[in-house]
Amino acid sequence: DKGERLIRLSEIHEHGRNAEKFWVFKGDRVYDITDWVPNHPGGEVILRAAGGDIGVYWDIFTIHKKQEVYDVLEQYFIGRLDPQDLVDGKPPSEHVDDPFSTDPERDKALIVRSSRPMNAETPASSLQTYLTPVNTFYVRNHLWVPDLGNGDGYRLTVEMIDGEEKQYSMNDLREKFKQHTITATLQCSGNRRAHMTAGSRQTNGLQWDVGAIGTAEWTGVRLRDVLIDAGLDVMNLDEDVQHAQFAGAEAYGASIPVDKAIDPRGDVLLAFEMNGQPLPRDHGFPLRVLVPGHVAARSVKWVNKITMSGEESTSQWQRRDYKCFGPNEGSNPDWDSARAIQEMPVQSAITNVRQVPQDRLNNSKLAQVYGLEEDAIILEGYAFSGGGREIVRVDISADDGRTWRQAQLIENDEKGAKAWSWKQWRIALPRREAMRYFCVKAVDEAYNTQPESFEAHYNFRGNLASGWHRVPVPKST
Ligand code: MTE
Ligand code: MO
Repeated sequence: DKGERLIRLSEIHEHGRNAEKFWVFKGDRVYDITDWVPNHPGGEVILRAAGGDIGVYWDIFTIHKKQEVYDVLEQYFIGRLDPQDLVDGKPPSEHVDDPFSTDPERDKALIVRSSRPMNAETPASSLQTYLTPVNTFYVRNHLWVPDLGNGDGYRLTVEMIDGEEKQYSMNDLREKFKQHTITATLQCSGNRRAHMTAGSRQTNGLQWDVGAIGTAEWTGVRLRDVLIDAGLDVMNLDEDVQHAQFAGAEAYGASIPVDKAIDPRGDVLLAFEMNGQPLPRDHGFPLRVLVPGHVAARSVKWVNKITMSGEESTSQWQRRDYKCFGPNEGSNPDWDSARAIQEMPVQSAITNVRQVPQDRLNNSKLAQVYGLEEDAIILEGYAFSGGGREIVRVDISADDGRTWRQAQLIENDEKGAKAWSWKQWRIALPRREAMRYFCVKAVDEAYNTQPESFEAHYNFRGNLASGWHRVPVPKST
C-alpha cells in the first residue's frame, strides 16, 4: 500500500511496557495499542506484549484467536514493519515468557472448556455428592495460576480508605484470628450458559453445561475480623467506605459492598482450606476470598490486596463482564448502565437420570419410598439460591410442565449462619408418566423461582442462565 508509514523494529522496541505509548506488531503490521490497554478485557496483562510481537503473545493466550479481537486490533493500525527488518520476508521471531507453563496438573475427569487459561467443569459423577470432591471441583481461571511457592513469602496487604496499610503473612492470619468453617456453594455466573444459547440465541462466553458449580467446606478467618484489626471501625462506619476491593496475584480483581464484607452473619472468609485440605493452587493457594451467596466471580483467588474504597473495583470483571444487560442490548452496551452481579438468583439442574425396571425395584429404596410398583425413573440434581436464601421446594414435571410433583430434599449438615449451599434432591417417577422432557424448577425462601424459558432473561453475555432445566426422557431399556 502507498502512503503507509514504515516503522523500524528498534522503534517498536522503544514502545515497551515502560514507555508512554505502547506499540506492537503482528505479521508486518504495526499498531499503537495505548488506548486499548484501559479497555482490554484482561487488564494490563496486554503490556506483556508491548514493544514486541503480539502474535506470539496470542499464541499463548489463545482466547484472542478470533475475528472480533483482530477487528479491535485493526483500529489501532499505524504502519508497516520496515522491510529492512524482515528476515526471509517475515518479522524476526521474538520470545515471550509463557505464564501458563507453571500451571498445576489437573484431574483427567474434569471437562475442559478451555485450557489456557484453564476452564473446566465438574463432571456429572462429581455432582452427586453434597460436598464436591476437591480434585474435580470446577476451575474458572481468567489468566494463569500464579506460583506462590509454599506460601511462606506470601503477604496480604489491607488498605483503609485513608491509605493506612497493614500486612499479614499466612502465619499471622492463622494465629491472630479465630478460624471458622462454613459450607458454601460457588457458582460461576456462566453456569448453564449453553442452555441459554440453545433455548434462545448466541451468547458470548464459555458454553458451560450444569457443572460450573460446586460445594465445599471452606475454612479460614473472617474478613470482618481482619478488617477490624487493620483499623476499620465497623461500629461507626465512615460513610465514604462503600466497597471492599480484592486483587488477585495474577491481575484479576473484583469487589463486594462493604455491608456484606462486615456482616457478622455474612460469613465472608479469607479461606485457606477446602474440604479440610490446604487450598489447591487452582482454587487460590494460599488464600482466597470466599463470599458465600454471591456470584463466584467475587471470591477472588490468590488474593494479595484488600482495599476499602468509595468505589467498586475498576477491573473489567467488576465493571463489564459480570453484568446482565437487557435482551435488546448487543455486545457494546453502555457498560455503566447495569449493576454488577452480586447475590445469585434461584438455580436448579437435573444431574442424573436412572431407569429402574419393575423387576429391579427391590434394589431401589427410592422407588419404595415413593411406593412405586412399576417401571420407574429416578431423577437427581441440585438446587441453589443466593444471599443465603434456603431452597424450600423443588418441582419436577415429567410432561414438559403441565403437571408437577415435588422432589425429596436431602438434608445435610450445613455449617454457617445462613443457607449458603445447594440442596440436593431426588425423586422417583412412574415411567408411564414420562412424556418427552423432564423439567425442574426450584423455589427459595423468598418465593423466588426460575423463568420457564431463556428468552425473558436473555443477555448477550449469557450470564445467570436459570430457565427451567429440561432433559429428554430416555428411551425405554
Ligand atoms: N480469582 C482470580 N484471582 N482469578 C480468577 O480468574 N475467577 C473467578 C473467581 N475468582 C478468578 C478468581 C470466577 S469468574 C469464578 S467462577 C471463581 O473464581 C471460580 O473459582 P474456582 O476456580 O475455585 O471454582
Ligand atoms: Mo465465574
